[in-house]
Amino acid sequence: MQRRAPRISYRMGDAADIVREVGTLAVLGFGSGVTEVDDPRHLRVPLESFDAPAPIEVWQVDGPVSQGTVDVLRWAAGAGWLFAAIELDERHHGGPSGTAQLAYEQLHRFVGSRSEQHVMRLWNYLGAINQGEDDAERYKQFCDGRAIGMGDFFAGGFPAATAIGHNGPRHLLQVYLLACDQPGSRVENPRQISAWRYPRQYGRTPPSFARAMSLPAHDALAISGTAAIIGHASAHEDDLEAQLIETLANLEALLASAGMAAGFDTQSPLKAYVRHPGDAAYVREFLQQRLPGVPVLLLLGDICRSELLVEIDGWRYA
Ligand code: 3EB
Repeated sequence: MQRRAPRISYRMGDAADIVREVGTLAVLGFGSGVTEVDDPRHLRVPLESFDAPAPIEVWQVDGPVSQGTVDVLRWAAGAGWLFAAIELDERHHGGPSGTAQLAYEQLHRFVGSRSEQHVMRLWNYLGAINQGEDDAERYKQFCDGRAIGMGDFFAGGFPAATAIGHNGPRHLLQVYLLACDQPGSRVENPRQISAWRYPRQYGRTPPSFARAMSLPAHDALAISGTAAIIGHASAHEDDLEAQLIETLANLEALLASAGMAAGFDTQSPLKAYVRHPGDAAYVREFLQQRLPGVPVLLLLGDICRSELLVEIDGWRYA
């Protein structure tokens, strides 16, 4: 029997109540206004939402969930699925590179001790992601440390991922993941070079992620951060509308590459990360027109290439 995909949804309500529901694997609250719930499954994500009050993201599985903490790592597991999260302060761990290395070493060690060893999806949020020139840019330092910390963990192929710059506590690195006790299938985008093959101009260490991951039962596709990149090159510099159109074309190409029907629907929660607060209203309007009825969480976040204005990730259920 293949594991049924977790149900990912955006809801209004009280995180403390949602955490107590049977089958809740993770509850994510967005922005600085979130009150922490004393449960390893509740995570405050340092990205501000353009909605007030901000919806809560909920991950639910079919069955009871156990949870715990190991040092600064928190986790929850149930029905063959695992949520794990780590938050580290860069000031104590040697900046973006050393901190990413430590985060990935710890996640590797923990997941390696579990039956849910197949990482499907990773989210990475760091501050001031575009600060620094060329190879010294903080995102590139993060990529260096991430690759070292991963070691051979993903020798068989990288999970799907997102890496976004937050505007929260400057030194906070947050990494969280979804893993399963059965393997998924990686999906690449024929319109884009695989990220791990990006040429040297994008940094010493190419980003280590797959464009998407089809979950074990092929009942859902976990879609990585997707932007206006064609081949390896950023397209439509400074043109928000053209970047949005290109990003949607990339998302559609991914669905086709995964063998899924075209389009998104009311069950397919997406996130749109917007660099400039002033662009949020336009992005919302654009996505409402092009993807009517699709739940989109609009978040303030910096894309890892400074010329990119918007990035979209999320889920498509089969
Ligand atoms: C891109 O396509 C845009 O470093 O984990 C997207 C998703 C991006 C994940 C990562 C980076 C990452 O290259 C940036």
